[in-house]
Amino acid sequence: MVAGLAAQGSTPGLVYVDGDADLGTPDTTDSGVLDTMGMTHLLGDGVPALARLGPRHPLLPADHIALLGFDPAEPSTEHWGRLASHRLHATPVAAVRSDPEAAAAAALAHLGARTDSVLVHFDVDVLDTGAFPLANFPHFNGLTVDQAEAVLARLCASPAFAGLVVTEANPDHDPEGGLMEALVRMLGRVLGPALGPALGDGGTA
Ligand SMILES: [Mn+2]
Repeated sequence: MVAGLAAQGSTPGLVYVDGDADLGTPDTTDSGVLDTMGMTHLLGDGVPALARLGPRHPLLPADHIALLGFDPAEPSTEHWGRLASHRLHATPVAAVRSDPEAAAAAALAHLGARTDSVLVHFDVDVLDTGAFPLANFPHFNGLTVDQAEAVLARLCASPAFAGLVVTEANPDHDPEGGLMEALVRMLGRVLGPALGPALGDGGTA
């Protein structure tokens, strides 16, 4: 989505709502999971074949990114080094929990002067796994669904809002279907104002 907006001549910003910072590299991974390296390659680091997939390199300047909700215990020393050297705007999960709307507003303010559209990445693993075990990677100090809704509602209400990516919603973790339904209803409420009355009641999404 970042590449698509950039190819259209837009200057997108990205708010990365995720339980992780995803600053791994193929060279140093233990898991081999590509999803843990996404931020690295957006920033132009890592493997050139991935970092140069888009219409420009780096695909995103570091100051066009805001990380929201990652668990500060997760990044390795190497990942913290990358986060610091790029001077990423980064709000760990405890700060988001204490004031979700303010954290979202600060992320938008950071991007606002530099970008003309805002993409929102929402990894379900930013939610507390004990209460909402829908993601593949557990985080036991994550957000409540209400806190995530407050964050997403603020972000998606931005006039610059251009799209929402939802990742890691794994139906295998939800045999009764209740978690997926709660997620879809929440997303319906969040996106309703942007998409119009069809989704506005949160119940028909
Ligand atoms: Mn994640």
